[in-house]
Amino acid sequence: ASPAAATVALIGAPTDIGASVRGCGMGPDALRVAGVAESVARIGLTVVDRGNLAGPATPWRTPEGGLRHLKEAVAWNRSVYDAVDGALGLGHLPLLMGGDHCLAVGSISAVAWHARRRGKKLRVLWLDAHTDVNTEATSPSGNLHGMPVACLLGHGPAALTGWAGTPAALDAEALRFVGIRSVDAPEREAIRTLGLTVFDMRHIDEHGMRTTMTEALHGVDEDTHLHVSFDIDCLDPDVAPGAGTGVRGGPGYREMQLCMEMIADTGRLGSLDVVELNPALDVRNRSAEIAVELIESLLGKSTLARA
Ligand code: NNH
Ligand code: MN
Ligand code: MN
Ligand code: MN
Repeated sequence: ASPAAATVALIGAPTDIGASVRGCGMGPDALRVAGVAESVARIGLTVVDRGNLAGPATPWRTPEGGLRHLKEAVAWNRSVYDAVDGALGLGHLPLLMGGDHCLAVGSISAVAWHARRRGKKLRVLWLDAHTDVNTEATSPSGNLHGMPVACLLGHGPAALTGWAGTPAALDAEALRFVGIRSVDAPEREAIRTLGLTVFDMRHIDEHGMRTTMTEALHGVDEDTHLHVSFDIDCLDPDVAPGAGTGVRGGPGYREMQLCMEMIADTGRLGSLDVVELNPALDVRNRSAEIAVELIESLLGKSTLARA
């Protein structure tokens, strides 16, 4: 099925400001080189490439108060918020090309604001090896890419919370995690106390991706804005080596593609983040090409015509 909008707006955010490993700032151009615009156009959607946002360089300082590069990350997220807000205002489907995952704060805050204003329910699928629900008090690293979920739930650093006009951009019940296999001890506690719904790799092993996605998409209907936050490290590192924090034991290519195809089938996809692609670690842009193929599936490409 087609996504909720006929025009896809590509938004590049070339920064590694929240990451632990440098290089994901080159993600947007790697996706362009892999043909993201041409691929989306081939599906029959209109594409507008808004180019790359500008923002502060990564100073690579040590964390202060449990946080690394907070001021710079706020600046990047502000630009992302404005760009995503602008695309949604035009009725487009924003495709945020990161950049690291801390940018989901700006992206999803804008999405949440629009969804609320239009009286839509929001469902966010967090496709990731990690749950990214650390705060400055719990993070082992101080890297903000491990905290966007906490921020969106109103628990992160104050400068990155409350961006959707409410203390929390998201309710815990709006979120579904898929592909999880690395959770820090305090995150495990947060998952329990916040009541987060996590489909970890063991769940996918035992029930399969098909059942898992049926569960993750349960309740998505005509009134739902569906957002996908796709961290490239969700994929198994043997499949996608171009990610800074690969964790063995992730979904393979076909498994991930089925996940994307089932999301497409809802016809409710309204916005997308593709983050943490690190061309400095990639092999001949293979991970970028795979990301583009998965984006095609997410936007409705299928092998056969389906009812
Ligand atoms: N949980 C770790 C941290 O907070 C690693 C997070 N890294 C990610 N998340 N790449 O997707 O530092
Ligand atoms: Mn991850
Ligand atoms: Mn992540
Ligand atoms: Mn990541």
